[in-house]
Amino acid sequence: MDENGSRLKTRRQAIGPEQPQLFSPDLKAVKLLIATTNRGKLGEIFPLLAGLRLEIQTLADYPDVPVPDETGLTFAENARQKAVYYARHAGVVTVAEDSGLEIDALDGAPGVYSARYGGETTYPQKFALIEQQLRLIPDADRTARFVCAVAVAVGDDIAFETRGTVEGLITDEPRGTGGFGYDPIFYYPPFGCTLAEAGDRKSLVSHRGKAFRRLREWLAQQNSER
Ligand code: ITT
Repeated sequence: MDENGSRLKTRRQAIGPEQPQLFSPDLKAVKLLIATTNRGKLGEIFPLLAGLRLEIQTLADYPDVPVPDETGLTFAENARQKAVYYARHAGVVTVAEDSGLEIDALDGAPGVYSARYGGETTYPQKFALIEQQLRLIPDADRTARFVCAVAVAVGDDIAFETRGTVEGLITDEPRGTGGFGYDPIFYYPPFGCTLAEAGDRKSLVSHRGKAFRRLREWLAQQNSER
């Protein structure tokens, strides 16, 4: 791991002879599958990877691949699991991410269970559940963070991984209509608003923005090394 929480392998270590290659020697654009079923994530990831010499694919290119179970206990574990699962099924270099909201007063919940916190409920229902659980917690102690773990799989190998976080406070009611998921209850003090009110500024400071900018640097570096 380096100081950014990234684990790097050289191209030689990461890619064996039978593996799909991250960058082909003939300089053709290589396929990179962004393996997420979450359209909110996808909308943020596309601009963060725009302009790289890669043919970006999504799961729409692989409609027959079933969605895997997420059994990991950490964001990093789930990101690795998803990346390897889709890389095996699709046969192309694959990036997956696992992300979620950690609320300190709830011992880190919803954490890796963010997408299914409180069961198959709507986000307004999830916000109400969280507000009920935090009702006795003073504003200053409603600290929370979004975490995003990213993994790139080349065949069965993890070629790169990194993570990003953003710190904020949980509001007592939702505000804003932008973003997705828990953005309406995530207040970001430097902006003085929730991430659902932040518009395009979200990616400048978000967990996903930070993680995918590191991924972008790594991809660009791989490209320049060939
Ligand atoms: P994939 O596994 O297919 O990528 P998913 O939505 O199931 O999609 P996760 O298991 O990583 O993905 O769950 C992430 C959840 O965390 C997401 O559904 C939201 O509830 C929450 N979350 C993550 N990033 C967020 C963000 O930027 N803003 C708001 N909520 C976020």
